[in-house]
Amino acid sequence: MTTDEKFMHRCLQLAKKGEGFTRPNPMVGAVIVHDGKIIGEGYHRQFAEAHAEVNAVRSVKDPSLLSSSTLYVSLEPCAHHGKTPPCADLVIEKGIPKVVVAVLDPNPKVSGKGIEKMRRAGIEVTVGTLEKEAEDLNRFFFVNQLYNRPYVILKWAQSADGFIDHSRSSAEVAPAQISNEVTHSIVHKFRTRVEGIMVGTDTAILDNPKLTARKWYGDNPTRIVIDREGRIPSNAAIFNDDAKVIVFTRGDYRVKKENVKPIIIDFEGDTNRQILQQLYTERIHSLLVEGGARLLSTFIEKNLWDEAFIEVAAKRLLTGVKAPSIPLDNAIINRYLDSTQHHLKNKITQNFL
Ligand code: AOF
Ligand code: ZN
Repeated sequence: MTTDEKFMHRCLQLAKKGEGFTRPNPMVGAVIVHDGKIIGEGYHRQFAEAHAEVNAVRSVKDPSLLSSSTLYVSLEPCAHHGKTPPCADLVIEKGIPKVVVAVLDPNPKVSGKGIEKMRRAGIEVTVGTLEKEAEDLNRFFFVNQLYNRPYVILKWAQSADGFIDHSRSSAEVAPAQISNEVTHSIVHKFRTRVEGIMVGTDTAILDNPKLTARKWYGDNPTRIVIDREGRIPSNAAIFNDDAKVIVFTRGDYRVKKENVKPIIIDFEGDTNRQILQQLYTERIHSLLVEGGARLLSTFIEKNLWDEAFIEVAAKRLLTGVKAPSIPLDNAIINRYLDSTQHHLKNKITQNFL
């Protein structure tokens, strides 16, 4: 690890402290180094509050050292007037002569402009130290900014022989038990990390899931369900009062509850894309798709997914509903979405314990 990487690693550590509090803003960390020693640290603690650079500068006890220090920051300092003034201006104003940045900000209001501003002021700026790690940390934010849609995570459990359930046509028959208590809790943890959780009509009817994160500490995501023809009974668990619900439907929706918001779409053309666009305007920046197989497959076919968590159990079912098909040769596969500019990959994590 080079010296620059060591200090950038510290920035990433600091950035992670903001996990869960900054969204949909990125997690960002910054350190200020003088004579090989860290003299200041900061991170973006909370959405709408001070940026990492501001907190790092504030933490320096002797501000006269700033004019001979290096600022390390895990995201390009901003150049725009948002909820806070531009960080690039702060760096210039404080006379910091050198800045090491991990990755450019994908936000079109910033991208490249922060770097340009600082360089124009005579600051030595390098970009690209631990770039992949920095992008990976903020992968939700990168996908949001680059594609204007939620970050999409697919999740399912399958038997060793590739089935996600036995064939059922009624909710009277219990679903096949593939995951165990421990993986169940981990799935609930995933649920606290996203803003939306989605299932198809048949899953909502047959499994009758609550889709809450009750086995983990944290917030319930908004539940999202597709119910084109209004087939889901109004007493289904998904409509209980534990969390909000968004229903994608074709016409007037008969379930009228305060926590249930119907959104009418025409179901023509690219439905997945339409749904993601609508969810993005509803401020759902990350989405966990939990089934069924048909809904998951549509996201895979359209390449509208970013990450998949697949639990492969030891038991066999021999027959039933086939699991979606996705390359499974590695625990994490490296399929670049856009290898020319970004390191974002479609990630697959198999057996996530
Ligand atoms: C930085 N340092 O620590 C963060 C940055 O609404 P605002 O004012 O908080 O601005 C949000 C945007 O600022 C966000 O979309 C991203 O482009 C950038 N975030 N920039 O220099 C930080 N969190
Ligand atoms: Zn900023």
